[in-house]
Formats: sequence, C-alpha cells, structure tokens
Amino acid sequence: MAKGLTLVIANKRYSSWSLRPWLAMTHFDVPFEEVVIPLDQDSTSPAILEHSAAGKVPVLHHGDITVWESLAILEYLADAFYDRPWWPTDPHAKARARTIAAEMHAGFGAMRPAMPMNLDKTYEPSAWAADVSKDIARIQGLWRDTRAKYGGDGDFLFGTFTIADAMYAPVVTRFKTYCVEMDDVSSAYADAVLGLPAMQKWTADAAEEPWVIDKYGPPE
Ligand SMILES: N[C@@H](CCC(=O)N[C@@H](CS)C(=O)NCC(=O)O)C(=O)O
Repeated sequence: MAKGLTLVIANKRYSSWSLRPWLAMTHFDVPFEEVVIPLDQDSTSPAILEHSAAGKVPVLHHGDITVWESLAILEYLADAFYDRPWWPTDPHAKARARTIAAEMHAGFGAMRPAMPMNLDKTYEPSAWAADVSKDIARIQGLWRDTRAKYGGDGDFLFGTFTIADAMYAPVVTRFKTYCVEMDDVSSAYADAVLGLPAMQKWTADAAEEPWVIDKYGPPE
C-alpha cells in the first residue's frame, strides 16, 4: 500500500483512546507518521478540528481517506492491512473479539472517568463506588472468561495480540495506576500487555512528554 498513514493522537501520558490504534499499528509494524496534539491547551480544539470535525483524537489519515473513532480506525486498518492478524481467524473467536472490543468502546462509563489514564502516577488502593466496582468486576470476568475459552497457550485474550487487547490496554494501565486488585488470570494478562515492546515504547515516550495537566495531579 503506497499511500502514507498519519495517526493524530493526544498526549501519551493521558490519552487512552489514542493508545489503542497506536499500540496495534506499532505492534503489527504498520509504518505511520505520528502527530501529537497536547490536550487542555487553548490550541487543542482548533488543532484537532483541522483533522476531524468530530473534534476528538485519534484520527487516521491514509492518503485522502480520514477515519476517526478508535474502533473504526482499527477496523479500517484490519481491512487495509489484511496480511496482519488484527483479529482471531476462528469465526467464534472473532465474533467474541469484536463484541468485547465494542463493549469497551461503548461501555464502562463509571470506571473511565473515575480512573483517568495517567502513566505518571501510582495511587494507593481505594474503595470504589458501587458502579465503578461493577465495571471492574465485569472487565476482569470478561478477561477470565475470554482467556479460558480462547486464550490457549498464548498470553493474550485470544492467544496472540489482537485488536481486542489494544482496546483493553488502557484499562490495564489504569488498573496498575490505581492499584486495582486483580485475580491471578487478570494480573498475568495485565503483565503480558504491559510487557509488549510497543506498550513499553508508548510508556517511555509518555515519560518524556513536557505537558502536565494539573487536574490529573502533579507528576511523581
Ligand atoms: N470515542 C472516541 C473518543 C475519543 C476521545 O474522547 N478523545 C479525547 C482524547 S483521549 C479527545 O480527543 N479529547 C479532546 C477534547 O475533548 O478536546 C474514540 O474512540 O476515538
């Protein structure tokens, strides 16, 4: 595919939605240029609007095609770069992978604002509100069940890394940042995600970023 790809993202320290396509593209060795628009500045909104009228990142440009919404970007990439194993091949596993990716994209509305992604911080364990605890339990149940049914000998939800893992990667970082208690299966899964070279590259890049957003607390 000759046309160049540009992925527009926000701060690696804070932008959970940006992490998802960036991680999968980096893991699957899809070459792309990266444009970072820092959040929470006067220039943020106009800069994002230059790429997408939806006013949110990530945004993917591929030649004259523009795609926004993290899951739509990942689906687009799976079509455009069909020689990579973005999804499991088995139809049952693929249906499950698409379903849990969509559940992440649309759901967990209590957990996400209660635990904003912040790769700079580690918090003491806390007592969560009931709706947040329900999301945490649902996510770990979903990880356990998917690993048991489809994980096989691999370390990821469907054995090898897929889009489903990319969608849950920012949840893994949140569970670490906020010291969320994890069962053994979830904990091993979290370690596998954090150990991915692409994840480590994102985290190292985040640590070099100059921008600190006060509402997420000072860096440690
Ligand atoms: N549903 C969207 C969510 C995107 C989103 O909320 N992005 C945040 C950054 S993580 C954003 O662009 N915020 C900029 C703003 O609201 O000004 C997706 O999946 O891509």
